[in-house]
Amino acid sequence: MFNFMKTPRIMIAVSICIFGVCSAFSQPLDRAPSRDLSLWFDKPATIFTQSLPLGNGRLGAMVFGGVADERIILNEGTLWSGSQQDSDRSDAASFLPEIRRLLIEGKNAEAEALVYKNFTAKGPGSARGRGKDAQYGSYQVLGDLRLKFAGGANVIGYRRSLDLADAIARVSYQQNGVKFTRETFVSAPDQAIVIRITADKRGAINFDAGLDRPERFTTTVDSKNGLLMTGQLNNGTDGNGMRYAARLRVVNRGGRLTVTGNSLRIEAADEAVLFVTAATNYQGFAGRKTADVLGTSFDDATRVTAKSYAAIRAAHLRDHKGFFNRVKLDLGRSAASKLPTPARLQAYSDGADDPAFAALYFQYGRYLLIASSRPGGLPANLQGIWAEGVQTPWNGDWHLNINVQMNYWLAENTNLSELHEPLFKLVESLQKPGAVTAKKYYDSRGWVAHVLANPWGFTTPGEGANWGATNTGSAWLCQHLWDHYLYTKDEKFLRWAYPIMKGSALFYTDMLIEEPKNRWLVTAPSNSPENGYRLPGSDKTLHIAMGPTVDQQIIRYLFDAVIQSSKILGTDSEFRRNIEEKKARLAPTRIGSDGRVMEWLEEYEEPEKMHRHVSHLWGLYPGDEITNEKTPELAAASRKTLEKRGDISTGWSLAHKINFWARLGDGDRANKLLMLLLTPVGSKPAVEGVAFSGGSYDNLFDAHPPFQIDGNFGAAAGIAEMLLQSHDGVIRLLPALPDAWASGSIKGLMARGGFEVNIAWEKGKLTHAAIRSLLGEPCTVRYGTKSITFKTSRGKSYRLDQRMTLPR
Ligand code: FUC
Repeated sequence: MFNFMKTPRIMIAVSICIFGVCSAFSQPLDRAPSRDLSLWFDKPATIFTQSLPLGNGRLGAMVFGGVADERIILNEGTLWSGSQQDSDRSDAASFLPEIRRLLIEGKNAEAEALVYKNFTAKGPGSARGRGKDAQYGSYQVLGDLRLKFAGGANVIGYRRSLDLADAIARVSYQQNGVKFTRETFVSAPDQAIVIRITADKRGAINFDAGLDRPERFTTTVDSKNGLLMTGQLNNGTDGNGMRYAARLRVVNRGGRLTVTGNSLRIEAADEAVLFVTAATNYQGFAGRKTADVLGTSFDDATRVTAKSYAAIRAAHLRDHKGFFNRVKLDLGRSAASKLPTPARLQAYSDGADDPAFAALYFQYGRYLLIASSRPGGLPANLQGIWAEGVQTPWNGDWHLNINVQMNYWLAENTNLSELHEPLFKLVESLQKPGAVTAKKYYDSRGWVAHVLANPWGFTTPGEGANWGATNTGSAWLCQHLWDHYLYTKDEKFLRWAYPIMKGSALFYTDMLIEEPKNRWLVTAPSNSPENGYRLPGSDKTLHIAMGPTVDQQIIRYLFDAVIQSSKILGTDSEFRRNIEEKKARLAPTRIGSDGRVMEWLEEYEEPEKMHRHVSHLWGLYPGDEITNEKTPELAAASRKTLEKRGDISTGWSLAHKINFWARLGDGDRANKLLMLLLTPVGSKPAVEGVAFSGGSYDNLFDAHPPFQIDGNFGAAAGIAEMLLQSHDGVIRLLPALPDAWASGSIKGLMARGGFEVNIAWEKGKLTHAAIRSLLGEPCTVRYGTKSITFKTSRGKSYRLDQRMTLPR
């Protein structure tokens, strides 16, 4: 029996919360959700990729919406197994001269063998993506909230929707003449998952609630009105890894609430509000750093249940809308929005005229970032914060050879700049372990990260030489620091970021070697991300090479960022001269005899012609060394490269290609790639012998497959890039507008230099644009072949018409 005297904290919480929620019962809270910004289904989800994602950056929920059996998958963004591991080989650097000598002599196969043997991670590394019980660890599901409802199968009018503007999932249906509704959201201000169940008849709500997960959990009674699930994950050594606690509290109006064993029962209630709070004791570079998971989850539960539902909901809406409403994209209305989302997806990929679906998908990308990346938390991982099991694909980690960067491609231009912060903190955290890796493998100063990172500071090369040797993961991450500065011109931030970028640049100044033919500076050994090649006369596929194009493009960008930063900050002039010298000697991006951009220093034969990575076009996007205007030959060679590589691929690769074609100014082709991404998974046949794997799931999660969120983010960034670009010192209006989006408008996109841009167009032509200068920077704007440069004042808006003239 519950003892009030022994647990005074709980008593106070319970009494206040009952009081608080009761006061909100009479308020009408629902309004018709906007169909334009909704995903919706006429049935419950049966699998993860049909469920509806919600999140506050830390806590996540996936709503299935079952009538008799509701399942809500619960996530906590720091819940990782594993622990810090010593994965650096202490003698790796002693093999480096030999590996390099072999590469310089063209003995790449021998070099690769040596890398496999002596230059990969020590031990299992990431355990080939199955690291949940290894030290590498895996991002894991927190658990499942399961609700079992009474009432049988007499259901009509079922609807399940996710309103992106409100970040609320709703389920409604009629059963035996009673209308039931469930409303779920994840509050950032109140750090709780909140579910409100209502019915239009008194005493109609009956359910049992439970909390579980696939392993390592105990669920017990928690106070008079709740359950507590606790456990400890495997750290990969003695088994005693991260601890977690999740609490369910239920506040009912009317009826009875009983808790027995590990189950909670609601009988004959008029209404019930469920609260889930959770904590882990992750002590790394982000997160709450609490050792007391019980106390923290308890305090969260106490605080949230003391507030009225109306107040919690209002605070949630204010918080979410503060991000979401910054950008509005209107591509017109279409009747297709009346179709359930899976049917609409199918129709879209079959060619239905539904540009509004592209707008929905764009906003979904923004929505997902708001839900999975908040300051103070870990960055969005391969699945954002949403995982269904304990072994998430690829450990749900951060892949640094495109994936985590793609997650943040939309952060600045779609006006979510603050949400970029978790990535910056990841970069900062990799310096220390990355300095050890730099020393042990390359005998270099500075710091380096390769292909993988986890919350335990993994910076070592991967365990496979065919993919794990790319050593520009760190430099690519640094691009995000510099780009954030370009958008915000925040000098304080730059002062913070500069030492990180400098440390990365220092590493490359030490580790670059001179290749013998042209005496260019190149990385060695490295990979062109995950792609293979063959030496002349050999049918063996190799991956280790010297000087893959992507490395030199990324390092050129990094060196340039460090040079510019040191000038802005008035520091390090000698170091700058050294970097300037080295930058001038980096291998250039070259065009091969067949007119394509060369991926390696030599024109090797490529066994996998349609390989998903198109790394050698990094300079086109996300870099900016290739543009139609500045380097027309390289732009033409990029086109040829993309043609030969083909369109179809994995989800994220399709998203990358949207951005490539946007940068090349081909809106129709970018839109074709978007249509391919918006194809139901598995519904299209193979092309040229290559399986068409990528696409979208019913809930519009991007499919690698499996679900990988990078494509959602990358495509949203690409849609923005079709409408506005701002690299290379020029704001380009409608640079890649497809015919399919004849008329429309976008408001609130950001351009580098601190400009907020609104654009409207009709019949494919710009009608007007308004540019608000947040920082008073000078501004060059281009539309088609016309351009204008003008000075701006801080806070002022400038209206441009299609002739690119400023009204006097
Ligand atoms: C990169 C890609 C794979 C996959 C993995 C998570 O290594 O090459 O396709 O996306 O990341």
